[in-house]
Amino acid sequence: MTSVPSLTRLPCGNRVLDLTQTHVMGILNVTPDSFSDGGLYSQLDAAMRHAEAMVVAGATLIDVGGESTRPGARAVSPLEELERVAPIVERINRELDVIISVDTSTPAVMRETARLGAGLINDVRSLRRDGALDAAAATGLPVCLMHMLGEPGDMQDNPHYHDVTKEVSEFLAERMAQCELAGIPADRIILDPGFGFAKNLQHNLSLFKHMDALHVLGRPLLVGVSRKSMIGQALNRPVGERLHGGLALAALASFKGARILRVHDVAETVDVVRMIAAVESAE
Ligand code: 8Y4
Repeated sequence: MTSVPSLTRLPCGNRVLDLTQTHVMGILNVTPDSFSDGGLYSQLDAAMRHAEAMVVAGATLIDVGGESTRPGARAVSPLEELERVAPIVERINRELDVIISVDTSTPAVMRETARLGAGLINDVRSLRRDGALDAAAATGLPVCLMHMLGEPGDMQDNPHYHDVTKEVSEFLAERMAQCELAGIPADRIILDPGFGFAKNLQHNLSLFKHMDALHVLGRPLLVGVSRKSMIGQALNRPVGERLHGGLALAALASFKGARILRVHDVAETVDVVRMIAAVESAE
């Protein structure tokens, strides 16, 4: 048997992601200062209940994050981040049937959570921290590379692009090349345009409209727009009133071929994805 890169299945640690379908990734924040849930789920048991509810609602991945990317958020030490994330990764792996994505840029967190059962590394910094490429390569896990200029703290000061989709595409191609050199082959990579990261409303809308162009890179796309300010600005809605705008974007992203939707509202988004799949599979 020869081994060829598969376009239909992505091994994620002890589980496999079926790339022929659109999946819903539920967001689980374990930061005490996370903005959307007010740190409600910082306790292990509450986090487990939230994770279980998302799995019951149809999430096939859960994204566990221990470092807030909110501008102005306090920097978290690697040890502190690991202490937040490790217990929840271990318990989800033991108790739930779901792929665990770890939202981290920290090499030690990548290595240790992979050992505890993580299935995917989701790094908003695209493995640009010292040691991150090597750590991710050593885990053998797939990696989500996301476009962002600068750091979460300074990224929103006046972003500028000539052609946002082209520049995002070039950035992701360059990060894929760096991954390849570090021993992370293309068939282990997921790509993400990075909505809301160093982009104003027009950038986000244009990038969303033209995200199909990223398919030429040949890798599955992950889209994260849930409750983000691009919805707030387009519809003039506060964060608690962005569900319907988010579902419209989820439907559009799925239709445009995105394979993973990173969301807070799992049950609602799963209905959207299943409804689209029902129509698409008709004669
Ligand atoms: C309201 C709700 C306002 C959420 C802002 C936000 C992405 C991501 C984040 C993403 C990938 C966030 C960790 C920002 N966004 N990872 N992480 N893609 N791969 N903001 O778009 O949710 S955190």
